[in-house]
Amino acid sequence: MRRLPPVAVQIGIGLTAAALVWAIGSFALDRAGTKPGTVLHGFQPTTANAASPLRQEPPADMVWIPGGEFSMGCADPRGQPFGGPDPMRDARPIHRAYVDGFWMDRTEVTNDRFAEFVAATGYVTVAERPPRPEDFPGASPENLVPGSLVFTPPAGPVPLTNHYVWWNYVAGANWRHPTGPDSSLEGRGDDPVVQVAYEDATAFAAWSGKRLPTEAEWEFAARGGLAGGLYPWGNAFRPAGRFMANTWQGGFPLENTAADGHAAASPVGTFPANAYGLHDMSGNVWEWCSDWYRSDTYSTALAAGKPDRNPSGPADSFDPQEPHEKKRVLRGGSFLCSEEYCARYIVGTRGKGEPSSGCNHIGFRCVKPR
Ligand SMILES: [Ca+2]
Ligand SMILES: [Ca+2]
Repeated sequence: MRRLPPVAVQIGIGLTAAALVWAIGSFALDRAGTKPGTVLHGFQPTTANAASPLRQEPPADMVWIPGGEFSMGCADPRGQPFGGPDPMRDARPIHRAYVDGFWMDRTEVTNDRFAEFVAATGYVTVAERPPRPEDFPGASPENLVPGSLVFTPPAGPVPLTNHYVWWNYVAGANWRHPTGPDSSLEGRGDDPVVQVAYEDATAFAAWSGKRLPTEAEWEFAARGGLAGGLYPWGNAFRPAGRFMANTWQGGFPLENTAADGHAAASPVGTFPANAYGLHDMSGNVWEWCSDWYRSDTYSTALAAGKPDRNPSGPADSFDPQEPHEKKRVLRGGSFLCSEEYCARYIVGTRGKGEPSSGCNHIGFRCVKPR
């Protein structure tokens, strides 16, 4: 259910205290290699389909992703440079999956493009609608105002185990005003649209004749043909010192040095594309996928004993960290992800979000079948 104050969003996704203890306790069990450039265990080569979309004109601003069979998931990133403290157990076991070829947006959907959709349809996003009292029994009337979640750095040092302290429900925050009523899209037409709930993203996709990617499609595309790469471009976070993605540098959540040039979202395509021509598959803003999130999706897939063909995710959602919340998959991390916290710019890692809650670091991109 859509989050109202007090904020209860689980995005970005830190460690709960319990998970931290569990993480430390399990550290020795499946620690990954530690040298930069190490090829992580458990991956087999990607076998891309040879078939190309002959005689079909590429849809505007989309690239062809050949599909094929690949190893999906992430080895324990702890110990890897920029790997962070989280074992990311929901991204294992690494298992084989197969996806058919498809077209994919080269970039996250931009503010300008989303504005075209709204102008054409009159669509009103979830964050712009007043929360319904029947959906929030017991909520005080002053809290039933349109708004959304905004990253707000705390005043001083905080433990990284409680994300509530840096997410605030801000009245009047929505896609037109990403961080609140005083913010605007002026000069940000090429930034990714944010403050979009899952249903906003699917509404845009339907209008544009596309759909959201499945989690498997998203990961196949993000890997750019590489097997087991830590990032969409390879295994070095900053090859030759170059920033390849918009993430967070400095001590999260207080010190954002923006060494990569961007303290918040960057115009799409600012950073280099992967081998398939896709930008910002790591960082910038999170991207909605169509799958329900379950922490055990990958163990279920492996148990099937054969490559999962065009998997579309489980029939329901279960997140043991918040068992009563249904969640959809989010992928790629955002400008708020750092080595110290989140680290989900690592390509095989997984995120999750409550579908009716937008956020100022969640966006999306679309795909289209052949
Ligand atoms: Ca940045
Ligand atoms: Ca992204």
